[in-house]
Amino acid sequence: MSAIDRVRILVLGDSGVGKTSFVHLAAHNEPLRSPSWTVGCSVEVKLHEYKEGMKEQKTFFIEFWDIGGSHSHRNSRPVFYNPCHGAILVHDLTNGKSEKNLHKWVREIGRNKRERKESNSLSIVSSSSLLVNEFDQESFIGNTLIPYIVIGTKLDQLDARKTRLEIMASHLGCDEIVMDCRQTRYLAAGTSNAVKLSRFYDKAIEMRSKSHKDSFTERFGDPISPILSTKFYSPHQD
Ligand SMILES: Nc1nc2c(ncn2[C@@H]2O[C@H](COP(=O)(O)OP(=O)(O)O)[C@@H](O)[C@H]2O)c(=O)[nH]1
Ligand SMILES: [Mg+2]
Repeated sequence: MSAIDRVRILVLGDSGVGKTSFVHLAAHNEPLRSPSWTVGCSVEVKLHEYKEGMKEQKTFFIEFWDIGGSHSHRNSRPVFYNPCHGAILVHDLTNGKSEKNLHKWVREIGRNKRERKESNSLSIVSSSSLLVNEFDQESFIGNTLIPYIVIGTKLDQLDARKTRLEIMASHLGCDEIVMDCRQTRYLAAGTSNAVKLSRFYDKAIEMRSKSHKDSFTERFGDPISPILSTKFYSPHQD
């Protein structure tokens, strides 16, 4: 039996927004009764069926890398950013600042990806765009190299009369799920939230395949180029 491939998904957001609670519910289908402080990083795993019900169906391990949101861990966090195939951005619906702060997390990923690309002599994001401290949509979108999904937590504590705009999700052009992380029904199979999450995992899996192909191409050239196919892939060539 072949080994099951793994996909790394970062779970980012300020401290206390509900990252650990969300991950526990997503990975185990049950709420976390007493969350403890996440020190550094913790990893939870779940099995996911890519393109379930279709001929491309395949099982993957989704790894949730729940990274401590504390400012003091800022310098050590990049260690966890590579490889990274997608990111779950978590904010607390009762705390508007936690949604605004998601921009910082996206920028941190963008900066990291860029530094890695540059070290491979392949810069694809203009460096000037990353020096901007204020939110700048153009540079921001330029950094969105991986799939995202936004999770708004603590829906149970939100004043029902308040309407809210999905600011972050619309900037990123991704889905948003609003929920109470202590209630299983918000991610129950067959719900629109479960469909959104599943679609996000599939995109992350596709990103993984793409990044594997890119790193192969960077090292060895295009695998389907005629030169390579003659040299390495055709056993009948002299
Ligand atoms: N009422 C409510 N509390 C939540 C929700 N999600 C998380 N919490 C609580 O918020 C606190 C921080 O959650 P935690 O998952 O540790 O946040 P993290 O620091 O981002 O990992 C805990 O007391 C959780 O029980 C939610 O959707 N509703
Ligand atoms: Mg935590």
